[in-house]
Amino acid sequence: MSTIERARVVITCPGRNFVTLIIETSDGVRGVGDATLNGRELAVASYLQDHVIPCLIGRDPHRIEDIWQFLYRGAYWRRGPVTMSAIAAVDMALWDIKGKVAGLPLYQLLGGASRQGVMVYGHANGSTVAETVEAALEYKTQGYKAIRLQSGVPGLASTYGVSKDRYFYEPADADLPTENVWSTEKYLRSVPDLFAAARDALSWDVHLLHDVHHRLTPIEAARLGKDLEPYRPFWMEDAVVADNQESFRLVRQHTTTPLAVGEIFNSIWDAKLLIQEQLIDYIRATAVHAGGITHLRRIAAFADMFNVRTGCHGATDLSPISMAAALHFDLSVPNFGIQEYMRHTEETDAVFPHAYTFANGAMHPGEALGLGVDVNEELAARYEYKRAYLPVNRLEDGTMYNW
Ligand code: GCO
Ligand code: MG
Repeated sequence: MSTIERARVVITCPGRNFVTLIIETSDGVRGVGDATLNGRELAVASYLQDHVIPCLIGRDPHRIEDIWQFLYRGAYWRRGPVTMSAIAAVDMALWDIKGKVAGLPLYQLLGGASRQGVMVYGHANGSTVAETVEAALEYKTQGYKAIRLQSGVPGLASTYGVSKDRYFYEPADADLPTENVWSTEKYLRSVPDLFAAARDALSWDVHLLHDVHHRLTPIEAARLGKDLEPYRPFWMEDAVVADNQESFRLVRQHTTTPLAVGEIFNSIWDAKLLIQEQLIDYIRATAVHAGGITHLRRIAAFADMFNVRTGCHGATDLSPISMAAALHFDLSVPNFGIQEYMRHTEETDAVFPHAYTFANGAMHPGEALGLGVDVNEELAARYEYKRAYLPVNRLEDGTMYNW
């Protein structure tokens, strides 16, 4: 019987921090899993090194479900982003190993392709409406069928989703958290103008998306959803904080703008009510922060019963290993909706060589065995971990707010 012989954690910072778990079997097969939790990377690294790896050695790597249950139930302390990211890394690495041993790309083990490719959305942003629309036009020229629009808000010095470098937005930008200033009134005035200008310039043959990033109350979100209805957005994301899932009832009652949520969810329990009451249209949980491919499939299967489709988180703080995992999942899952795609930098792509490709607005995980992605450890070792925090938000009068 093949056993897990060795496992180690690689921390690297090719422009931003990534944590990777490598598992090696007694047969010499190697699997990789992403364990990156933006701004809290070392907590997951320690959880893996100090508490998970000792339990893995000697186990049968093919018993993916049993190992998942062992790590989830066996910890006694359930859920939470640190635990679930660590479990996810193990799960991804084991699926990678299983694919390699089977001689198949992972999507074949998940039931095979349900579609030719996976529609992705790119991020258009700019400090003004005109700049954002110009960036969106570029994405359209590059073949994107779906584009997220984020623009600077007049009167605010900086806003979520707007970068200095248009293509590479990395909000975890400082050794200690940067403080941003937020005004809901200014923001709410600006978004409908952005969508009006975008529809004018881009026409109707492209999907438009927007991320509110948890900044509205339910009634404010209801109003924004209504204001955007004439422009038919594909979705309004993270309209309100979802700690209280019931908040979405109020938003839902007032607008037909589709709702997406879940990038910070780490288990099915974060979304149960949202899904079963059909309060959302897209669930954004993704492999790395929601317990791996094993748990993500469970969330998607539950969502499918209630007409909720998937829309996996795919920001650049998720490593190319997560991107590969998401693409295999997306290609196979029946209720796929869309996949977020922010390009990684060349430095990151070099550390994580991968088989996935982009063409005509869609991505494909490729035909390499397993996940089809690896970590170049020698190169990774050249980029030392650098502490970096996400920003925090304060209202104009200094009150702490959601970022
Ligand atoms: C998105 C997300 C990201 C997050 C980031 C935090 O929709 O892509 O909101 O931009 O802010 O992943 O780590
Ligand atoms: Mg988001």
